[in-house]
Amino acid sequence: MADLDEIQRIYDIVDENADGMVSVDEMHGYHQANEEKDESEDLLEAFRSFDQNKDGTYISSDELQNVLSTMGLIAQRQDSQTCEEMICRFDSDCNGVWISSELKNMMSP
Ligand SMILES: [Ca+2]
Ligand SMILES: [Ca+2]
Repeated sequence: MADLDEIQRIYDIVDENADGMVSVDEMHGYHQANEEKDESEDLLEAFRSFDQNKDGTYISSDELQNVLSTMGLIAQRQDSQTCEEMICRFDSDCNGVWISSELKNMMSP
């Protein structure tokens, strides 16, 4: 019966004004809050995995190159130029490195 408890727990969270009913608005708000949270956590996680030198601020083409070649996504011999081009394509402020919002642009469809 653990499932019922779980349902009750989620229901209580969604039921913001605690009147025992979940309105469409409350349901909508819950979903939105969850989606926003998931997105920023995903981004943070992605940023951390790209941020090889752990400066927490920038992703350079060297860092991108490291990650992509580790994942086997690019061939060793061509990767340096490929990564610079990739950085360049999403580098909105043209400083040659990605900040997290630029990484987000790269990851979004
Ligand atoms: Ca870095
Ligand atoms: Ca940049």
